[in-house]
Amino acid sequence: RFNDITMAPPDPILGVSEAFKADTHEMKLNLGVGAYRTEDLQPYVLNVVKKAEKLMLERGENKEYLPIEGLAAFNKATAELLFGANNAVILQQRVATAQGLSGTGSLRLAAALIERYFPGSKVLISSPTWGNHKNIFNDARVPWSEYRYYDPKTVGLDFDGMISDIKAAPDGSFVLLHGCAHNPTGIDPTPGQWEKIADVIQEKKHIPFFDVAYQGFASGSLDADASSVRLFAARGMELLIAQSYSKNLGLYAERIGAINVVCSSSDVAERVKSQLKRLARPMYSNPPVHGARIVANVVGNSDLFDEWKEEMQMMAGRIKNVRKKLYDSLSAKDSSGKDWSFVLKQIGMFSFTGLNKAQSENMTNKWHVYMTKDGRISLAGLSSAKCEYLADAIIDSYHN
Ligand code: PLP
Ligand code: TYF
Repeated sequence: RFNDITMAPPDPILGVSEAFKADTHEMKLNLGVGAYRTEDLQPYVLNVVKKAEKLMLERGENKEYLPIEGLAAFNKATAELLFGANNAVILQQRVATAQGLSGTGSLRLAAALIERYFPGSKVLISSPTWGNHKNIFNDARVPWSEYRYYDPKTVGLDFDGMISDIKAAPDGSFVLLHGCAHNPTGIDPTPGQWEKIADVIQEKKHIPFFDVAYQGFASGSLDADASSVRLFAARGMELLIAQSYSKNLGLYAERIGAINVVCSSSDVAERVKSQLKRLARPMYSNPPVHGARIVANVVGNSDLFDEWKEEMQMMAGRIKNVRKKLYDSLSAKDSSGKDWSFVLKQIGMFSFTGLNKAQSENMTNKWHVYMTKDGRISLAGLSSAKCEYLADAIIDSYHN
């Protein structure tokens, strides 16, 4: 009976926003969830999104069901954004693309594909990783284990640990990689390190599985942020890639993303696509149309596409500014001699501060700075005006 059901724990990231809402302190700051805010700390709807929606309204488009695999114009646009329109995998029609329910739903669909067609295969995930990865694979009944990634001593990448854990995994495992702007650490492999990761994955006949949630948002360039995926594709490997438009187009609530499976031939891609549809059908039947149309319109109109790139650079630029200002404030205020340069080296939305659980709790309880207990702060939720306050909070919590 329902009365035997126990209370589920809150989501460790989304639960932070609930606690933030309940706080009435005037200096309170929500650095929990990774969602872009303006300098006034307000949510931001991109101008290109408003323009695309206006076009859509004027056209009087209907609300008929989409095909199971989603909007054709979206699927074409999203694969081309990821690989580049002239990539061999596109020209040879080797990519099976299906629209998904944003990044999360696309990862979930890929997990269902793994569970059905690679029973018993493991997914290797980075330690640490985005908290929802474990939930997704657990619920899809896909076994997973972790590979070393973050080295607290250097506040950098544990590259040797990563390579040896990927080598030690059973041949033919899936290796989940963050395409750019690793969440939560903000630490990415260098281009040379990506090559070595690809070498080991090839040697071991593993299948790379990219999670691309920040294309264009990390560096400001869509192409640069896809370079890791393209490097693997250029080697002729089979790949899985989940995409999300939550951050780079600010379409969080539209739930728009895709799963791409790079196959060895167009024949294989067709078969894989048919199976993705078969998996999607009993889960949600077909995906929502609104976000897909927005993406297709923005990418398909050269003015809107250029304006999107400008807005993305603006968002990425604002985050880089507060990153710099936070670093300057930390360096100026902290007399302990601690090296804060890791803040500058990390990329994307987040900074992994190295604050432990108790110190993170001090940030919230004493300073009203809301953040996840792993020490991650979302710089997208920080304004220049609040950098000094945040630096005071971090220094106090560190030396506490
Ligand atoms: N993967 C990573 C690494 C993320 O940080 C996120 C959140 O933005 C997602 C996937 C998926 O988010 P969404 O389901 O909103 O696309
Ligand atoms: O890491 C983050 O903050 C974003 C947002 O269940 C998010 O990825 C957080 C939790 C979640 C879905 C999205």
